[in-house]
Amino acid sequence: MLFIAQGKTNLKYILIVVILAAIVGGGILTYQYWRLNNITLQSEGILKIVSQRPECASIDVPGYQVAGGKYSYLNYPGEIRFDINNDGQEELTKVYEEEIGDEFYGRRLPIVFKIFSGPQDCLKEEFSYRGKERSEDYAVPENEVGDLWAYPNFWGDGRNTVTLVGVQTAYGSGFLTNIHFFTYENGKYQEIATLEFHSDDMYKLSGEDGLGKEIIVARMIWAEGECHFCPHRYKFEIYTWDGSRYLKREAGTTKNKYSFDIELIIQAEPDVLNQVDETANWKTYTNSQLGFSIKYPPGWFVYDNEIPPCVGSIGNFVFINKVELTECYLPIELLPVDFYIFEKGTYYPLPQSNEYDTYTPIEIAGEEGVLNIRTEKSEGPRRLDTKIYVHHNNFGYEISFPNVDFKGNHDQTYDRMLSTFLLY
Ligand SMILES: [Ca+2]
Repeated sequence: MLFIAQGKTNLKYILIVVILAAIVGGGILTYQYWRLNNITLQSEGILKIVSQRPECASIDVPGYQVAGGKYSYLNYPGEIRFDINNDGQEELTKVYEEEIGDEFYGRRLPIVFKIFSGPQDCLKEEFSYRGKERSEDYAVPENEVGDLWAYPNFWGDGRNTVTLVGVQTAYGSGFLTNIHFFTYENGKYQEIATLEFHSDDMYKLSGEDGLGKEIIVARMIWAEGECHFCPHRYKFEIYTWDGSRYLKREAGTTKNKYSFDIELIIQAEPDVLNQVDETANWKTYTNSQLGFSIKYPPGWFVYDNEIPPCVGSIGNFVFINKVELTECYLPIELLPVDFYIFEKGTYYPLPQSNEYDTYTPIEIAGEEGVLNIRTEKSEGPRRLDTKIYVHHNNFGYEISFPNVDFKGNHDQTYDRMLSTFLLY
């Protein structure tokens, strides 16, 4: 363990106090005082000070320095004085990072967080947290320090909190961050919750009577081929404090793409917070060859060119069907196929409105596309459906689902499926 052994300096300290006390109190120091655990002096006032053995703790951690500075994620001093346990005395909280890091990997030892109580000259260590150890997926443990903040009445129940963001760097693929919540509970300082994020995610403390009562999280939807700092769509989650832990609720996904600004997104699409994700327990179908994924309801069936009975017979089509298919072939007008996605190969121009059909611009999976509803006037022998055409990375996609009339009325399930459609 890296933590410094405590109490080694006690004897020396006591002696100094005894001598000072003796001088101040005017008492005479004799050999007796050296032998006694409870040192007694003639002056009553001084007796009280020296009879309580102070347990002064070192605030140094060998090999570590207090976080912050030029090459740190934390741009503030890595310490806060704050009354965590509401007793009128401020505690000192300090967060440490490895003093010397590796040129390439940065710091490799986990961060350390400590809470001290007591006066300036005799601090007592009350709590110590050692950052998360390295996991298999990440090259290094929780080794860098993000923000360190203190909040009074954080959950609206009177309790004060110190939050620490620990950073787990993973070179080449961003990094993980963990928000740790420390408070005083059941007579001791402790960590009582952690929330995990990827570095691309954003969060906002949004509780009304207690900032931490609600935390809004926006997680970046990462599509392959998209550049990192380009705008992305975000999936929202809301964490509500129930008195002892955070309960997670899946909220909506943005229709549009945004850069890193959670306030701006909430302003532009406030509905993402109210939406309930009805697809939370749906299955996800991913086809990396055709470059998309989509969720579908439990009990429905997916078929592609490699799934019986469609093996080798439907090419770049993917069928999603309410009932199991016993046979599978094209053209789909002849099959009871509900929802399908067709990857049409390299670039196809988006269809344009003509005297028979109307193609309305829509945004789908963050891309511009067009939507066509089959009417009595529509061209060709076609099924009664809505078709959507969209491009992504020079590939054209056609999506279709059945309508119950020529006006485009349809099962709302297809809209929910569409909302989960992602292009890679
Ligand atoms: Ca206190």
